[in-house]
Amino acid sequence: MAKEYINRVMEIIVQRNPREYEFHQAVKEVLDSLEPALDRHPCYEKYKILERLTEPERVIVFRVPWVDDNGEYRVNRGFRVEFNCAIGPYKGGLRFHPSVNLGIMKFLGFEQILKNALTTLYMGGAKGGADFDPKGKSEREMMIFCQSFMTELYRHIGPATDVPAGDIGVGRRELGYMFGQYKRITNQFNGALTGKSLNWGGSQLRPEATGYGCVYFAREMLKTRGEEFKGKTCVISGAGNVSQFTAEKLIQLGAKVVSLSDSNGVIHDPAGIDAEKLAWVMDLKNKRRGRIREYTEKYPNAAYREKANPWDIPCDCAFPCATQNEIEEIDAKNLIKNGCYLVAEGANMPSTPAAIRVFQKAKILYGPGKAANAGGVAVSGLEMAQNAQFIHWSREYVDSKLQDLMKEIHDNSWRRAEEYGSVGDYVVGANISGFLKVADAMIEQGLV
Ligand code: NDP
Ligand code: 2IT
Repeated sequence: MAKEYINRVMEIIVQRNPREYEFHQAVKEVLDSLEPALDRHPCYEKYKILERLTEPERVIVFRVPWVDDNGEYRVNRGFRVEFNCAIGPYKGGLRFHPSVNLGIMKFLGFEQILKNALTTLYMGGAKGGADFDPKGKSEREMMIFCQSFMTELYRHIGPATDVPAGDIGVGRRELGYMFGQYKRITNQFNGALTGKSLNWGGSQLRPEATGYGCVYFAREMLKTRGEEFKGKTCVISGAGNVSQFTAEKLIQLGAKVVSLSDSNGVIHDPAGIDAEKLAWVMDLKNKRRGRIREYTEKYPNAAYREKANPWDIPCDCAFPCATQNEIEEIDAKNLIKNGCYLVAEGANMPSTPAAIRVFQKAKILYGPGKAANAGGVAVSGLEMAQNAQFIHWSREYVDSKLQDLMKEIHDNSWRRAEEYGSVGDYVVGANISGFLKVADAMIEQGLV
């Protein structure tokens, strides 16, 4: 019964959203895992919940004009997908990357609905961004692009409406320029953006939250086997915000981090990237905006491989923290063959469906992104709470809240998987948990 409903909806989605491949992929992964829940609760079909949940409430596409340093006029495309506000104001990051298109925005917005539901806080799902490439741009170009982007976006957002934050290519610097422009146009100093600087309304630990949260989630997964991180060899992909703070927390917990990467290649440091080396990487990436290959100039005992990824490096635990579909089936098989038995996704949808099947079949500890990387948006939720009250919580307090939230997300996902007959399958547990919360809210609020 439910299978038929899922297949029917999936067919319509592919037909109505042509060429949005990442969106199809994200929806299919979720709908397939919902089968036992839909079988048990046929009312969701009656209320057409799948059809409603997969249709964004609002999609905004806009022109972003700006002038480069040569005086040339340039045009990019901006997006904001306000997907679902059943359980709170729209909430989700902004991505600046040349690959950004509507299908990618919709996959990310859809994932965000269920992720935000898992955090236990009151946030709906959204995503936005632009097909703009920050690489090689001057300080002035970054500022005027962010200002132009916000000159349209401002009218769609607000602390009780839609609250954007960072994602790939958007960090504190970009959020600063965007907040400045938002304030100038609206004459409002409020919590319409999260990930702000500490001096003007940002939360402690927001930059660290996704990476730290991912490691806290992975720590809970290890606990189910009576293990801890001390002495474990870990590989990480990416070298941006999420990768850096995943590395930092793993090092603090006594693990050995042996890789980082970017879209050009991967570095492998068999001796381990310790706190000092990581501080050097943070300076390279965040201040000098360099490339990860430069690591081997500073630390010649490490190796750099061009156009390669970390998934063939022997490890106990893997943390994909760069981008979608970065682990393919062959990579998943390599990981398992070389002894990896924990994968925690800092990135959104980094594993292809075939790779996920490899992990599930091997029964390793596999933490899907919408559970494992929910710490970032969870601390964004805490930033919203602080902004609403004009108060500021300490680093220790936010960290203890983050640890509690990640444990709760883990335990809820674990219990839900058990309840629906898939013990240890966090995909089933996370998807069903998030879905039930949002679906019930939609039914209670009527046909809107
Ligand atoms: P950053 O921009 O800080 O870093 C992104 C990193 O990923 C860079 O090293 C970048 O390399 C690499 N990367 C990006 N695109 C590609 C690509 N197409 N192929 C290979 N490598 C790529 O972004 P974040 O760290 O914030 O985000 C990383 C992931 O985490 C994304 O999937 C994001 O959606 C997810 N995420 C982020 C959250 C946050 O709070 N920031 C919260 C939850 C999830 P290069 O420099 O070569 O582009
Ligand atoms: O994918 C994500 O969860 C984010 N980029 C963070 C979103 C947020 O609103 O903090």
